[in-house]
Amino acid sequence: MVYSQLPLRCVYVISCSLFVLAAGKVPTAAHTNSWRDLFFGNKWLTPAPSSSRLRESKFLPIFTLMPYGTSSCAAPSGELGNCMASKDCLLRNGIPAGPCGGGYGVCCVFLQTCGGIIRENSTYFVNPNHPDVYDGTGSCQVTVQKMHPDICQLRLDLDMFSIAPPEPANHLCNQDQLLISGGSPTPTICGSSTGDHMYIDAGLGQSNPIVLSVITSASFPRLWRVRVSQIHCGSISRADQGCLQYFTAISGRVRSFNYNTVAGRQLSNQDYSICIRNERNFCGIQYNACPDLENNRSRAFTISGNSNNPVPTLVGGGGGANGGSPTSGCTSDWLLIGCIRSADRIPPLPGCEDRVCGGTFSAEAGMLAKTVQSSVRPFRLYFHTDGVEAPNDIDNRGFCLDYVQQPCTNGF
Ligand SMILES: [Ca+2]
Repeated sequence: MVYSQLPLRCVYVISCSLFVLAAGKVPTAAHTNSWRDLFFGNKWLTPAPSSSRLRESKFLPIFTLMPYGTSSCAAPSGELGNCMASKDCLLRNGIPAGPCGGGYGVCCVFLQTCGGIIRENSTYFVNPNHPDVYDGTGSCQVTVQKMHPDICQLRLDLDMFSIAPPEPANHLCNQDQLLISGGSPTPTICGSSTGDHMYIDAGLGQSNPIVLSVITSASFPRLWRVRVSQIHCGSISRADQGCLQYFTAISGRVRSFNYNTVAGRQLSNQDYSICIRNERNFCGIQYNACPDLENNRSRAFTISGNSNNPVPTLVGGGGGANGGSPTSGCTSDWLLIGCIRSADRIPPLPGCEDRVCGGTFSAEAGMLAKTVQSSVRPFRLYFHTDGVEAPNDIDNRGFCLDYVQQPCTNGF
């Protein structure tokens, strides 16, 4: 990631050459963690000794040559910080995490844990003892205050997120929960969701703080590091209205929280939208179940049924006013994508479906996983689960789908 910033940061030709020359040498001495020791005692662990990370820490001063004050930088332990004068960092209760800006500034990282107030953009909400695990119980919460009245959204990046999983029968977050209050409604999540993100509508006005709480009970080795970014109302990074998750690439991967093909459990009581920005000149989108490298029979899409057995695709709302059997459609847990069709039908089937569930990803009932396409814009997926799993729904993992937007030629 840092390397990709190189062209922007290469302000001075001589210094960039220095970087290129220096990058060939892999440093052998580990960096110090003194800044972390200062603020968090000796609980900080030395990060994994990957050579790339050592390179990043060593060469940070060389390629962060922009004048400090506005540029972001990376701390040796992986957090993103802002490059600023050392005294400003301390005044703002930041943690100086090594030099940046050619040695004229420090990479200032903002961390908060239980009881903290977040006032700076890109502040991390971390567990007590971070980066060690936390085994305590209670409610650990931080309050996010807008750094400017013109902040419309928060983006939470779950850099590290592992709290106790949902219980096994109905997949309810009974032991641990991440709760967000004060913003738009968000689903309660638990378990492991490292790498996932959420957007929270921050509302208008200065005086509605958003509170992030991790509620814990019983023993579990928890770890979390959530980056909280504040998004201006006019920012190009602002997500579309109503999108809990927002993806902005031609291709990518969407998945449910706590998804994991080995031990993940689809969370109950979810109801949210996943949005994919329609990129210019793209008119349709295709979805495929992600590869499942751990199981003989893929569990990448297991939303309803007993996924320890082969479960077909179910489509449509079923049941309901027409009195059909609830097992003939998706009545309890489902993913909804507007007017989906299987991509392999030429010519395409005249009808299309919206809800899909079961244990095989396709747009038509059956046991064959298929590529699914839709041209309903904007590109959105709606995920709904109720509060019940047992006895009919067992060991469902949720979903993981790879998407690719389709150019406006080619039938879309
Ligand atoms: Ca359910």
